[in-house]
Amino acid sequence: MLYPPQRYLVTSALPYANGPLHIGHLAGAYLPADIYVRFLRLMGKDVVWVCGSDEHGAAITIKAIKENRTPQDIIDQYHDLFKVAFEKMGIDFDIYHRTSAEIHHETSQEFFRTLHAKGEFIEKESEQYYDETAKQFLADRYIKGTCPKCSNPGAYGDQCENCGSTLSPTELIDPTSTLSGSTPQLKKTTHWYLPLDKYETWLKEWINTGIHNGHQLHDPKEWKNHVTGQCKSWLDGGLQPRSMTRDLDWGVDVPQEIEGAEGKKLYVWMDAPIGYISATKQWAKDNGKDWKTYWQDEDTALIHFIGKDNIVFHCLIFPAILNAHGGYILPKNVPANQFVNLEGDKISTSRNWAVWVNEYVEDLPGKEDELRYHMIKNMPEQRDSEFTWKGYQDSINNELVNNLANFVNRVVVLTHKYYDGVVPAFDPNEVFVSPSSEDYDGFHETEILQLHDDLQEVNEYIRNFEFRAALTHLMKISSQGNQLLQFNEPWKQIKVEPETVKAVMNLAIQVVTAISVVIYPFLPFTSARMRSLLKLSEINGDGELDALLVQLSEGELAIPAGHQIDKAVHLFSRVDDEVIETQKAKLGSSKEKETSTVAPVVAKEKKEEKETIEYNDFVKMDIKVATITHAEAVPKTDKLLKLQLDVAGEERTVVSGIAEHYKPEDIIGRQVSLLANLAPRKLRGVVSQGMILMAEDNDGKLSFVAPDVAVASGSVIS
Ligand code: B3M
Ligand code: ZN
Repeated sequence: MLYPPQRYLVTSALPYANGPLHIGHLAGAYLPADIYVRFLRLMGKDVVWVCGSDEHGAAITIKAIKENRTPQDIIDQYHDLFKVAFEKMGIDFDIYHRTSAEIHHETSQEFFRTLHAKGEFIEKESEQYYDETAKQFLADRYIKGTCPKCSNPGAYGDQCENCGSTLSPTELIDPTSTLSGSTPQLKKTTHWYLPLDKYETWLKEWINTGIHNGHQLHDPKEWKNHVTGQCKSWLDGGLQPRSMTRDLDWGVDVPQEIEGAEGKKLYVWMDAPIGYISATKQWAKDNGKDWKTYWQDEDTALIHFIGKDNIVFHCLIFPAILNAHGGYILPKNVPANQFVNLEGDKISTSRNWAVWVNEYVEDLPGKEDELRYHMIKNMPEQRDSEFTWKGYQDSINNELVNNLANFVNRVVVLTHKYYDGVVPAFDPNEVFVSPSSEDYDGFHETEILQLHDDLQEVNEYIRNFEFRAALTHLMKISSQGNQLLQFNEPWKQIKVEPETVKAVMNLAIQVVTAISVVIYPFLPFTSARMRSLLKLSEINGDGELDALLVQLSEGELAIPAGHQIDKAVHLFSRVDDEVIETQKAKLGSSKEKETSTVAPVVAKEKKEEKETIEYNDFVKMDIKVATITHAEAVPKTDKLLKLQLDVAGEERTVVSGIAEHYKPEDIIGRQVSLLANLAPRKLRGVVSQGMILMAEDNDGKLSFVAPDVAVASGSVIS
């Protein structure tokens, strides 16, 4: 295989179409794959990314029986729901297919046929539970009984959810059929088994060394430790033949020409991974491509994104099936993720302890990138992680709003203020003095190369599936942008060193432009908004990052001087406590859910009315939105805070009597209303340049009067 590979086939685990998607699913197999695929496209690679609904398996039939519906009805419902959830979240597969499709049944039957003809299966008779009333063999999940290990009376035939033990149905004490409630009887049945023990040596070599048939297919050091670790412990335990068929009436038929096929279906874990292949076939058909290039050409890198509970199927069983069939490539990496916990507890569908993706996009429309951001930041790459709504709020308010949105906004506002929105040219020979450095010689060039290196670092992280680190580094680029402005204070220097300010602002716009490209894998909606703000064409995964890296490494600009940019818009708005409280209240089963009502606060007494004024009196007041950038107590007072405000890129100092109501550290980044043309006054030795408008309730409690979504600082209130 060429290195780095030029062609990729990326897969995400096919979600079972028997329940809605939650944030754990997102973080496990979909968001990381979306980042990776968008990134590969930014680097000009040939990529196909496939996924679809897993529509077979006992869980779906059980749900259908419980709800007195057909399995078809269930899978249609969830398939449609998944499609909406993915689309809204910007999870942009090349194809979202389904395993009930005919092409999938054909493809998985072809696999079975081939393996059968090659003598890769062993046929074995065994005794399995049969329900005389329902006249059918029972899948493990259809049998309930008492756990032999912990005495939980509600254990399933495959697993006890109380103690976590893996069970087989015959181990259950007092088994009953969940179909009819009757006691099942053991009855002989024949199935086809894949002798995994036969592949053990081959699997060991391939997992441990990356070598297959004498070819080095992957570097085992590139695989995550917990993935290799899980494989090794299965291999050390010794592999057993695994049945590839079931006695069921919902699923892919065992090819009927095979003797004894009647009433038999493929085991869901035999057919589901083949779903990746059938999805690719459908995609190729729809797009005039050859699916074989992606599955049978050794120069294609196959990458499976999954959750940790699917590791054994993707790293051992499916590769064994592919190898037994012959002619297929093997996965180059399986960067499985661990689990996400929620507010200190395991995510649970039955307890409704989950953040459901479909509900999130309905409740918080337009905040898809915010969820992506927080989930990426807490992606369970190496160990389980924790989602809390408070954490979500902090990520948005402290990082997206205060760092990224603030930086972009300042740059755009100042560019309009000083240069009518045109990227300034500058004369490097005139750039001398700055408060931050003695010598400005070559400053711009050096910084452009630094920007290149920073982007390259983000690249490296993504390439290694370290998405959290990649995002952190990306946000560092934005903080550095903020520091560039803070350090050089264009708002002060514009009068003193206008040529230096041009260079600083030019550089800041280059940084914004670079971010608009490299942010695309993580926050695609934000990338699109930034591109429109910059009046540059939208990123669509056409080698843009690759091109940008070349440009920057040659000292070329990402956006040319003379380019006109658009007016400022706010990229993100703050998330209020209320939003968080509402979301938290939704957790837990609806029965247990407490209904909390907030009593409306009524004004007890009417405040004295003031005399009528004319409109002309009102318009004399220059009221603007300002953003607090710094706050500290005024020494020797209890009431006063000294605030530093940003008003359209200009700094203001205001002394405000709010110290009893707000802590300095809590209000950085808050937007407030500023009466900007109030004559300056000296308060406790500090000149206050304006007054902040506050609402006072009956108890004398003060609160800020602020726009209900973040707006550009300096916006006029009228
Ligand atoms: N549907 C299991 C799961 O959602 C399964 C994945 C199939 S991937 C081929 O965890
Ligand atoms: Zn148990």
